[in-house]
Order: sequence, then C-alpha cells, then structure tokens
Amino acid sequence: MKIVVLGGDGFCGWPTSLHLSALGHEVVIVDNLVRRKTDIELEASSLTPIAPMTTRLEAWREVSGKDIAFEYFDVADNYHRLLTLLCDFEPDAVVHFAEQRAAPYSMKSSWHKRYTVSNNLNATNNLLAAIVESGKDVHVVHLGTMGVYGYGTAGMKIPEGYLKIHIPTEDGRVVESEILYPPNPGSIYHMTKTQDQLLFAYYNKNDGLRATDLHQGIVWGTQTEQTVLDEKLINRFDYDGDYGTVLNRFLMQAAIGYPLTVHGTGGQTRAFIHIQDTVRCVQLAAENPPASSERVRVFNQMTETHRVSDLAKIVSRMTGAEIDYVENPRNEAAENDLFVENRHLLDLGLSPITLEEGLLAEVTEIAKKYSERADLDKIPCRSLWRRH
Ligand code: NAD
Ligand code: USQ
Repeated sequence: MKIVVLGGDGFCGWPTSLHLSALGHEVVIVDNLVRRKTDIELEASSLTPIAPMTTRLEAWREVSGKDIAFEYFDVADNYHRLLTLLCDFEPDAVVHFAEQRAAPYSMKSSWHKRYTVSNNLNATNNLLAAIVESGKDVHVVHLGTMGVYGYGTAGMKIPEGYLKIHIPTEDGRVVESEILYPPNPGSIYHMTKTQDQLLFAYYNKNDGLRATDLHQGIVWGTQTEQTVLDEKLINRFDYDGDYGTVLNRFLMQAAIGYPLTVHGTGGQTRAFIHIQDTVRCVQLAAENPPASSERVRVFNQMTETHRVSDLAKIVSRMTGAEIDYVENPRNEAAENDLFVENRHLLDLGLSPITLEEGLLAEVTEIAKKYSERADLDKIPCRSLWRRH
C-alpha cells in the first residue's frame, strides 16, 4: 500500500512509519517538526537522544534497504502542499498523527488553548477537504483518544464509538438508534478530538469519505522492533511535566531516584497501550479499511486499564522508588472506574504486550541508560487547569 503518515516524526508516528515501511508499504512522512520546536519553547527535551530527520531516514535506509520520503510542511496551514501530495502520490491511506497532543500543554495559557484548537482542527479539516478536492478514494486512519468519552460510565463497558439508545416517542413506541458516544472532554486538547469526530462523521455522510478513528489510551514504552535496530532510530521519550505521560514518567522517576509524582490520591483509572502495540494497531486499521458506504469506524486502541496509584505501587515494588502524593494540578475526577470494549482490534489479530512484560526492560534499557540527560527541574507539572 501507499501510505502518508502525517506527524511521522513524533513519538507514535516515527515507529509507525518504520513498522509500515518494514512490512513493504511505501511511506511518505509529513511533519512540520513543531514537536521539536516545542522542546525549545519548554526548555525540555526527550530523555532519549533523537536524531535529526535526515539522519533517521539514512539510518533506516542502511539497516533495512528501504526508503521513506519526507515532506516538511504544516498540515494545518499549507493546504496546497497537502492537496498536491495527495494528487501526485495517490495514497491508499493517510495516517493522521499531526496534532498537538499534550493535555497539560493545551491548558497552559490562552495562547496554548488557541494554538491547540487551531492546529488540531485545521489539520484534520484540511486533510478531509483535500481528500474530497483530490477526488481520490483515500482511507483516513486517525489517532483519537479514549479521553473523548470522559473516563466514567453508567457501569457498562465503554463501547467502540457508538452508543445504542432507546427513545420513547409521543405515541408510546420505543425507537432504537445508535449515536456517537456523548463527548465529555476534560482538557482543550481532548476537546479537539471530540470535534475531530464530528468532522469525520460529516465528511463521511456528505462525501462518502472512509475513516477509521482509533481512540487510543495512554501510550507507554519507547522502542519497537525497528527503532532498536540502530541508536539513530531511537524513539523519543517525554518525561517533562507537559508532555511526559504518567507511566513513562514513573519509570524515569524511579530510574533516577525521584519520588513518583501521583496526582491527588491517584484514584484516576486510565487505559494503556504499549508503543509496539500502537504501531501494530495502526497497521491493522490501515490494512482493513471500511467498505465504501460504511460509517466511520471507531476502534478503542487500548489493552489494559490501571489506577494511577496502583501503577505507582507496581513501579515502587519493582524498583524501591518512593511515592509522593502531590496536589493535582488538573481539573479531573479524583477517582473513577473504567471498563472498555476493545474487541475490534483483538478480532483483527492484535496480541497485546502486557505491563509485566515490558516494565523492567524500560527502566533499565531506557530510563537508567539515559538518566544523565534528565533535567530534574522539568519533572513537576506546572500547568494549572484552573486559575483559582
Ligand atoms: P507527538 O507530539 O510526539 O507527535 C505529533 C507529531 O505531529 C510531531 O512530530 C509534530 O511535529 C507533528 N505535527 C503536529 N502538528 C502538525 C502540523 N500542523 N503539521 C505537520 N506536523 C504536525 O505526539 P504522539 O504522542 O506521537 O501522538 C500522535 C497522535 O496520537 C496525536 O494525535 C495524539 O493525540 C494521539 N495519541 C497519543 C497518545 C500518547 O500517549 N502519546 C495517546 C493517545 C492518542
Ligand atoms: N498523572 C499523575 N502523575 C503524573 C502525571 C499524570 O498522577 O506525573 C495522572 C493525571 O493526573 C491523569 C493521568 O495520570 O489522571 C493520566 O495523565 P497522562 O499525562 O499520562 O495522560 P493524558 O493527559 O490523559 O494524555 C495522554 C496523551 C494524550 C492521549 C491520552 C489518552 O498525552 O495524547 O490522548 O493520554 S487518554 O488518557 O486515554 O485520554
């Protein structure tokens, strides 16, 4: 297949591009490198030393004999570059990772809110409008988030995108229907993903555009089968208070002897997936597109759920790290239960990596190995979600 990967320099996009290329797909990466520029803004950087894009691509050519093309432009801004790429390359699928993805970053200030909304919504709308204008039948595989649902339910499993409802009518009948699961975003970032869903639903209804929306949980781990092949291919590892996600932060904190920063009581339950499973899920979604008249497909891309305090205890038992219960900078429920349906990807052949399998290797092979690169001052979360 011919596949464009928007955001292919990022934490999920880079290993996905390598995985798809390794399987023989023809890959073009598009990225404006804004994530690397944000590191400059935040005076933070990946714990792992990530190579510049050209070095990454040359290293991949050396180890695999395969070429990945790279186009440097802003998907939210350079509409005509995107349209030209779709018309010239004629991809079968576009995998769309190119959004601002950190909830704390999106809540830092009104500038960060406005940037996140305009970047994410314009990137998605530009892609959909360009596909329609190109006249090509391109399958969009989008990385959404579990956070579109909120993290609680009435006790049932969160379904994959659509909720069955029963509506009583005036004449006493009960009509059954299915609607997009009611959105309940907790941050401006998560809110953009709920808006993305409406864009997909609209272009699907109006233009017959085919889309798969992958509602992904928190990704943990660093390396995949391909990124370990050469240090120049290493994936990024964010640990700072804005971009670092909870489990990778705990693993890095344990490796350098920093007390694990549990927000509040740690009663928040979240969904998780290893980066190696992320790349496999995207492959499964791209290789199994919806039929031409099918509604937007939604897959819950997660493999297990955990309470934050339990994760801290697991990491503490494994490494001897202390646990610090810090004031929660976020505006979120102190506790929640989470049950998630994820049958679609399992039925397509996903065989999940479990937490126990990968945790220790992550601490020793990544977090300890690169610990001298850690800047302790960047660990605390300083993005307050409420001003008072
Ligand atoms: P990332 O920030 O590491 O990667 C995003 C990439 O997109 C970066 O390389 C960035 O430079 C690029 N980009 C952003 N805006 C762009 C634009 N307008 N034009 C061109 N390139 C642009 O993030 P990630 O962790 O790889 O996440 C990728 C996607 O997966 C995001 O949409 C995110 O919402 C979703 N997701 C991530 C996680 C996670 O835990 N990391 C979990 C669930 C969903
Ligand atoms: N948390 C801590 N201590 C920390 C960091 C976080 O207790 O040091 C808590 C947070 O308060 C939150 C939970 O851990 O309750 C998860 O936080 P996170 O930063 O790991 O994840 P989140 O902000 O939800 O965002 C990440 C990705 C985002 C993706 C989302 C999937 O950055 O792109 O969409 O996970 S999900 O959480 O399922 O919505």
